[in-house]
Amino acid sequence: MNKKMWTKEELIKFENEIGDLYLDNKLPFLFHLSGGNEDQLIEIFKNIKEGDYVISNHRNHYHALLHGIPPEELKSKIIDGKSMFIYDRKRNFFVSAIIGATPAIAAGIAWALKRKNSKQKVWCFIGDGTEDNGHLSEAVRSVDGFDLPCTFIIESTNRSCEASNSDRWGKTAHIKWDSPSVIKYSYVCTYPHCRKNGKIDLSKTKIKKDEEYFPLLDEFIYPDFSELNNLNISYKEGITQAMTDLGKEGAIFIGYNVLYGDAMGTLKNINPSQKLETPVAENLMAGLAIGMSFEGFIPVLYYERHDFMTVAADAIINHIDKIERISHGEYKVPIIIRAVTADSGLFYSGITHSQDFTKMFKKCVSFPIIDPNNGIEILKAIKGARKSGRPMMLIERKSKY
Ligand SMILES: Cc1ncc(C[n+]2csc(CCOP(=O)(O)OP(=O)(O)O)c2C)c(N)n1
Repeated sequence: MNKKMWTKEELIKFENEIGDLYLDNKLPFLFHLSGGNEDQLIEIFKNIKEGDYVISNHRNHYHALLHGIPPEELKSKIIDGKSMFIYDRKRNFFVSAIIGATPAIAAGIAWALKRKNSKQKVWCFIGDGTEDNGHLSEAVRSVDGFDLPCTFIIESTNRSCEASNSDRWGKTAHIKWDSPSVIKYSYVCTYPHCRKNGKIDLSKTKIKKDEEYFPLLDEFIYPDFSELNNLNISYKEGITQAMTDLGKEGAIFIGYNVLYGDAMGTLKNINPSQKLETPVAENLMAGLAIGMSFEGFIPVLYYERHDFMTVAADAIINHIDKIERISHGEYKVPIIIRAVTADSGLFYSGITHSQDFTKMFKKCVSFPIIDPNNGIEILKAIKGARKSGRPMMLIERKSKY
């Protein structure tokens, strides 16, 4: 792959043409133009090698071009309504237009690269909107704490939609980062927050369904695995056995209380080097799992109560569930989510510590959510998930342990 070297003038011209397509009624889609930071980006991209990961956001056109996505390819994706959804697996280009979502994913990729002794790096471009967000602090701390090969580049426009930093934060508008993995530069964006100034006529727009932009994934039906039918195994033994099998496959067990406590004993047979003990930061945990799965790891995410998973709702609903579909299969996330619910009444833990969100998650995601009754069903669920290469949520009920 020969990466084109872009000049400032060429970048500006590309983006102007995209803006003109909009004014010409050819882009009835939400899009965000890049402009004003050409010099800074041309300089930064001199350090970014082919093979490095570039993680971008809603304003991604310049990042995509500078990381080698051919302009005609990018333009055709934009015309197809995908401005916020540019993915390129061969060039390790990944995007999320959800503010705050990407730093944890970037940290996860960097964890994976470090474990593989890879020379590749991760470059995560974020606006000051993501700088506002606590998820960035979690990811920076994780990257700095474990010397992970990841740099966060804050592209500060002093504007999040139309609000300035002072509007949003008062006296703490301009924070400084004391971190070797954070670069921050300021610029004035040439364009409005989204689209380009000027009105267009939407009356002739052909309305398409979600499925036409992002086709549904083919359904994968789990095989029956009838060879397991005669096993004599309890619910908890089933979980422990399934985890042991995953451990033999090289899975990485991510969460808190996985190293100490062995996730209620169920990870007792797992090598400690396969346990990634995390801070109590549920979104970070999920982001680490997503990022590691991009590098071929099998992440097993351990959540000790459904109640706490709401903190990771974005990662589960917008990302783990949607990444394969939104990227047209370019990125896959075969993550196993262990979702424990403390539904046993005997050891009472209160109404924020014993909820069962199985139905809620079934409404929000399309991947299988399996609520097994016994050890055999647990083993079958895990085997099915591995065969599918897709995410799966295993509901674990403490009352059945
Ligand atoms: C979680 C979330 N909340 C709100 C939005 C809507 N939104 C999209 S871009 C944006 C502002 C982002 O500003 P900034 O990060 O500074 O980037 P800039 O647009 O200035 O490049 C907002 C609020 C979103 N995409 N995700």
